[in-house]
Amino acid sequence: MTGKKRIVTTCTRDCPNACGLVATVENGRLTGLCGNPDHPLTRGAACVKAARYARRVYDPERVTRPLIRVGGRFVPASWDEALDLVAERMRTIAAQSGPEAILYYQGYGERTALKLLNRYFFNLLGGVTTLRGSLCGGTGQASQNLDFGERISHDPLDHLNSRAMILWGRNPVSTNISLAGIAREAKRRGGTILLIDPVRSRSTVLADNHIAPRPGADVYLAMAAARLVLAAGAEDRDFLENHAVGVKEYLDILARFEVDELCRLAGVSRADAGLLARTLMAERPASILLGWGLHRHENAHHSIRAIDALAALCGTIGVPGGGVSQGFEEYGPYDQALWGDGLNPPRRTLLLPVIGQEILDATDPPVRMIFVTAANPLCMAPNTDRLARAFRRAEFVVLSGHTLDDTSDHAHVFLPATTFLEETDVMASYGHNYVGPVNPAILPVGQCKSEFRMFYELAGRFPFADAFRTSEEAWLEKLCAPIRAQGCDLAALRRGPFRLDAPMVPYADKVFPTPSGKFQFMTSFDPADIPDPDSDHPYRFLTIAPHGSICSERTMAGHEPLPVVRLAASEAGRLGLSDGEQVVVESPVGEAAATLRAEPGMRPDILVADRGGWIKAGHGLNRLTRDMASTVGNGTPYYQTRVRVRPRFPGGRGERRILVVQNSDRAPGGEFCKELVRLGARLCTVAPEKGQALPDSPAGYHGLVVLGGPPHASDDAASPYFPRLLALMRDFDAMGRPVAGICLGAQLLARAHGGATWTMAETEFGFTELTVTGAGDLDPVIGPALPLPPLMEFHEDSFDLPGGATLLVAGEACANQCFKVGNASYGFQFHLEIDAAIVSDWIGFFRSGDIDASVRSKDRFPEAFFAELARMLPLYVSRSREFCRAVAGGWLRLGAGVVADS
Ligand SMILES: Nc1nc2c(c(=O)[nH]1)N[C@H]1C(S)=C(S)[C@@H](COP(=O)(O)OP(=O)(O)OC[C@H]3O[C@@H](n4cnc5c(=O)[nH]c(N)nc54)[C@H](O)[C@@H]3O)O[C@H]1N2
Ligand SMILES: Nc1nc2c(c(=O)[nH]1)N[C@H]1C(S)=C(S)[C@@H](COP(=O)(O)OP(=O)(O)OC[C@H]3O[C@@H](n4cnc5c(=O)[nH]c(N)nc54)[C@H](O)[C@@H]3O)O[C@H]1N2
Ligand code: SF4
Ligand SMILES: [Mo]
Repeated sequence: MTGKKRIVTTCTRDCPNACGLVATVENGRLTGLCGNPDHPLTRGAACVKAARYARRVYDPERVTRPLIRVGGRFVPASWDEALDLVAERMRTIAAQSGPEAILYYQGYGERTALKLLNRYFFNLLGGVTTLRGSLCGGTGQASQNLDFGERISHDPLDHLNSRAMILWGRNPVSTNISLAGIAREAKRRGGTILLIDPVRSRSTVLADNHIAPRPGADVYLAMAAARLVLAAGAEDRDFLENHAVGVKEYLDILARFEVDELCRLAGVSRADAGLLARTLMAERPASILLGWGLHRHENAHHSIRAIDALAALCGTIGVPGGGVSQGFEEYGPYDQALWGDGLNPPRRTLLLPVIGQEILDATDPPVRMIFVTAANPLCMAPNTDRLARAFRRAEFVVLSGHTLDDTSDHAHVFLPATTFLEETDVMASYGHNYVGPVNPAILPVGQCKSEFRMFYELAGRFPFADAFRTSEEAWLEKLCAPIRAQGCDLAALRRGPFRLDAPMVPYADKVFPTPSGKFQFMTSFDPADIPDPDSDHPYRFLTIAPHGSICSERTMAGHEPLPVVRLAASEAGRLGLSDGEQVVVESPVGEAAATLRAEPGMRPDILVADRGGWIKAGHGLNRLTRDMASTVGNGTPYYQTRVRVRPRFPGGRGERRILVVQNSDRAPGGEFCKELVRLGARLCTVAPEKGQALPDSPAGYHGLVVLGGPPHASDDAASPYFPRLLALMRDFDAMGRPVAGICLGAQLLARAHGGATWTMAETEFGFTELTVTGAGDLDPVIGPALPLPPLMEFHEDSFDLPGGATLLVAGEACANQCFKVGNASYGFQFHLEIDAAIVSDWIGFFRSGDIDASVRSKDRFPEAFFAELARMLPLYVSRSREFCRAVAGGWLRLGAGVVADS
């Protein structure tokens, strides 16, 4: 592939927008990803995540060759080795325990047409255990099915006919940008936007008004508004009399409550309820957009049904610009018979919202193998500690994914998947009515394969090979037959999006696919279903969609050391917590450390955080969430979880203040410093090369970290602050306060204690095998972190060990790799702090020729060296990280007895 090309494709992320995109490719490399202006709905829009996604394709953490776990560690393998192993385990386990001993766990990461065939593969295998229920949209859909017979949403463009749009528990500015665009356009046409969300989400910027109800209590708000509509005589008599059933029962429910009582229960003012009622009565037609946030509660069906009922009462059902809309069927347009469920007797399904317990309880047969595709359940399913126990019980776990995330830690085989930019497929949306092409922009990166190709090659290892092994194109022809029947063949679909035959306005004829043919009002409601606040755990824990990423599609390097939790400033004040302080969040299920943001004007009964951070990166908030199924629809009520918050270091006791000296932007504190924070340190970073002053003495600090950087350790002329820093390093040590020097920092440490530093003949660069000395084995910091993984080197200078120093780790090309000196000072010549982003920055820097070292050492570092380094990087980095964390912990403990205020 040469020259510049533009490829029309469709975003396949787990996002209702399913944007039409154009990928720019130069010389075979993806260089841009932006919105396709020719897409009739998404019209050239693409979100902040699209640009990030283009970078993710080449992210240094992306795994690009198969991995097999050997002796507890992943090692690279060929596809044949990996697939032979998977096929052999499948055959053996199915023969010994039946195919139901295999669980197929299909996630939400990518739900394209060809993904239907994953399930077909397992059906050909004999039918395995699969999942039922949902981590995502189950409750909303099932609840709306009760009212409408079948949930059908208005076409998003129909909202342009609305005088008001009510965003009810939905945050389109972050989660659905073209809906945000439609709301803006509706506003320009004179419409109003009302946001109903306990949180002041980013969509507040769209809204003319914001009502913040108590989470899970929207049912009362909807009923309060309904009572006000009735009181005003503004109900749609014709709809109630001719197109609905259950009207009397519904009105009886309403009659049981006074408006003020409903407002109190909803946690809103009477003015709020009045505003909602007025919007529906005066701004006709008003459309209601339900989000997914709304239904992550145990009895969310009451809220959803009460909202449907409110809209029906106001006569907006089946009306252009009206209705209650949520989602669309992403698998709807395809021939679903092709997934082959009829091939076997119905097999066992496990209930997804309680998947950990379900796996643990499965005995007939037990779950022996788990095959996970496009999911990160160990991070995203609720109560992940329990799920981890369940996964550990399985003897063989296969994961197909992109990065070494939380779930990969449980996998025995990792199969590297392509991204949609490397795939041929077709993509429908759960947010609109268009289906679009997925055209490959680039060749697969490294050895990655699409899931289709993986199952294709696995099928080749079984007697049913012929039933599966047909080309992508031929399968897509079959899968998309219903779309062809609507007038769009595959060739046309390759060129651009097609609008499916779906109504702009559902139920326009006021006929509903319910048994009665009419709209069905909710006919029962028990207030006991909506529990009262609990003084022991006073906050509802709302772990909502992050703005900059989708669910857990992140990288290790991209995480802050701890998750941020947002609490009302008034509550923070009451608890004596200050903004930025570390706290512990506790639920009845588990606990996690976090950084507190005290936010003025927030509801006092919620704690809000982004979902999707990884456990191994110090986040993992599903360690706290309850695993339970919603009453209707087998959804997952993540937000039913209640928590309390306490200071992690009451009165600052136990908190360690660490001074970090950063000598260059190129050498940040990386995993070492992040781990210190996770262990409870408060970092005070000083960059003296930028003119920031070093403190006069160690007073107030428990320890000192001196990082690396390009300066030469003995060049005081270039870095005039060095003598001051050397004195500070000595002072810390003299007071028994731990000092860590990394690379340049280690050289400076040697110098501080009398060792000479000098420039080596050749630069050391790359992950290097080192040896631990006898003293290192017994050392309290290094010993527990062993065995030594290959560790990253990038230095031109070395040093002589100062008098009294002990060598702990030695190298071949450069002997002095890690030493201990004085009371509590450690020098690390290798870069134990690196993450993949830091290393890939250095690779670019080193290769660029901008530094002399790379020019001098071209022969020692040929292209093949860097190619292999890139391939091995995810593994090197994850092993280095384990070592780094153990060392950071041991180092921080050295200062356990330090009293820092002198
Ligand atoms: N940037 C970004 N986009 C995404 C995703 C992402 O992670 N990041 N995820 C994708 C996925 S998987 C999905 S399912 C969709 C979700 O799309 P949305 O539903 O728009 O997003 P959520 O953050 O899940 O929830 C929306 C809002 O519901 C509110 N909420 C919570 N409980 C209640 C309640 O009881 N009542 C009311 N009225 N509101 C409540 C939350 O505070 C939140 O602001 O977004 C998709 N798009
Ligand atoms: N606490 C809390 N937890 C939640 C939620 C919440 O609101 N709060 N929301 C829930 C919701 S709405 C959802 S949808 C779920 C999502 O739960 P999951 O589907 O388990 O999680 P994702 O984070 O979307 O992970 C998708 C993974 O698939 C990978 N991937 C993407 N495309 C492909 C592909 O084509 N092939 C393969 N093999 N891998 C691919 C991605 O890199 C990523 O690692 O999480 C739920 N979890
Ligand atoms: S993540 Fe969503 S909004 Fe962003 S480009 Fe993809 S489909 Fe569009
Ligand atoms: Mo979702």
